[in-house]
Amino acid sequence: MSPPVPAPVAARERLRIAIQKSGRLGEPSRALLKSCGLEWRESRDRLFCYGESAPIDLLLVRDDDIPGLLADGVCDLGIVGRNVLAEQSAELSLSGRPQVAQEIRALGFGGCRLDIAVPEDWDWQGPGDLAGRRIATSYPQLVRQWLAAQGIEADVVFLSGSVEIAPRLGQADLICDLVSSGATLAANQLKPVQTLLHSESVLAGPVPPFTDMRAGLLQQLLRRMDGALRIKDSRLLMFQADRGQVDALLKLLPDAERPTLLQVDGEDSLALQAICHGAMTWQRLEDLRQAGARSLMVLPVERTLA
Ligand code: PRT
Ligand code: ZN
Repeated sequence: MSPPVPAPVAARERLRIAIQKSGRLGEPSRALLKSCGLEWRESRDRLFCYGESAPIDLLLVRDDDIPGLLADGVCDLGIVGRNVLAEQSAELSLSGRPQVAQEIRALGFGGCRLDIAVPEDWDWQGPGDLAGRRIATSYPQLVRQWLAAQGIEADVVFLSGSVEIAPRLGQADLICDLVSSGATLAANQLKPVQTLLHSESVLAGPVPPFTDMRAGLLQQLLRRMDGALRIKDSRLLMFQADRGQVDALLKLLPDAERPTLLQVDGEDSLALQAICHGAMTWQRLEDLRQAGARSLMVLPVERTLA
């Protein structure tokens, strides 16, 4: 028997974050939370993980369940695709109900688009082509909301998976589905013609926001998360150069965050250090060297706190 998940209570002194148990967002979500210094004691069924380094617990679930768990107060925060959150939001607004969850931060992984895709031989003229057509999708509310905004009437056919084969099976004329590389569409002789939503993983929280101890915990988590996201692809760059060359060198570093310049003892040269957010390729180092940088060094950045 697996240990039961503690029941939700209105005011808590711990935060409970729902993330995807497996699938595309599971590992990157854990990695991000780990980079914020969070550690957990794993339960055997890996459904609930008790936070050991901070009062922040994990609930491992299917991604589609996260908006509902947030709405019911079973979890306080969730890491989920914007597409899943937006589907819940569209459902609530189409039925005139208030929003229950909101996006707090975009997290930069799991990027994809929700696209309308039609058979390759379709001579697409624009959204008006969709009138009276059957659209297969796992995102019926988002599609309905978009169609209503365009003033188009079409049939929305809900499919929970394998949406891309619906036109070939005669279940629909076209589809609306998530696309990242586009390979699945191409393999099914479909082409994307219209983007409804640009998606990535997001940290979602409740509406209205917390008013108890959780508000402080969330602020602390966000500070760490912002630091972790800011340095994700960043490097600390250090070099020395003659004073007269520094301006030209800084022009080669548009992605440098507040560079620090230090006088090198007894010489007319300066030492520069800066966190750079763009890729620090060999070519960039060569260009800097050409422009007068000496003793170049690139170091990983482990942590930053604003
Ligand atoms: O078991 P559980 O319900 O938790 O997982 P799931 O199977 O529903 O979700 P999963 O892991 O497939 O996706 C989780 C989230 O990842 C989605 O909600 C999106 O926010 C994000 N994501 C990013 C994607 C894709 N890229 C993606 N390409 N989710 C799905 N796809 C599918 C798409 O549906 C299509 O079938 O991949 C195919 C298209 O990929 P390309 O590369 O061929 O274009
Ligand atoms: Zn799912």
